Amino acid sequence: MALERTLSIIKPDAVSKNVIGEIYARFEKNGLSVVAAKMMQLSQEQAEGFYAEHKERPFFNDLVSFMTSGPVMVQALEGDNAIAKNRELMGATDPQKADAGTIRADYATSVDANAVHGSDAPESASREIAFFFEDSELCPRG
Ligand code: DAT
Ligand code: MG
Repeated sequence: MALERTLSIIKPDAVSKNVIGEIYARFEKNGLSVVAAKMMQLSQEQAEGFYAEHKERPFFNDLVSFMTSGPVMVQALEGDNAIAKNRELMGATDPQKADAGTIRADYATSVDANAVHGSDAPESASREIAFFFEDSELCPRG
């Protein structure tokens, strides 16, 4: 299996539910290690830049206002098949469709307040990690 890194965000709804630790525990119990982390309040410009690929989607403005509605916890995760593993732990985008026991099934309330973000491919993982972290801020865990 390939050692990978992926970008994860605990979104404002989950931060406000005070479940950062519970979500970190799921990462750690499933072979994902935090190699960089920061809590931050995204500016409108940062949220628009991060989600630029969705600019033309009808939900873009709502997505940007949700992502700037409160602090987020941003982390780079490292582990075997980290990108797919994190997506599996997250569950489907719409929490109503997410498998039982996934983060979104347990903590998300709707498709627009869905608790977590996770990169969906190696290219987006590299771009998204670089969006938030300098190389020197990443602490390899092996
Ligand atoms: P994911 O976050 O599972 O990768 P995505 O990349 O398709 O999903 O969309 C990014 C975010 O945009 C998603 O987490 C929540 C929001 N979103 C997606 N589809 C939506 C919809 N139909 N209505 C409202 N928000 C939506
Ligand atoms: Mg996505």
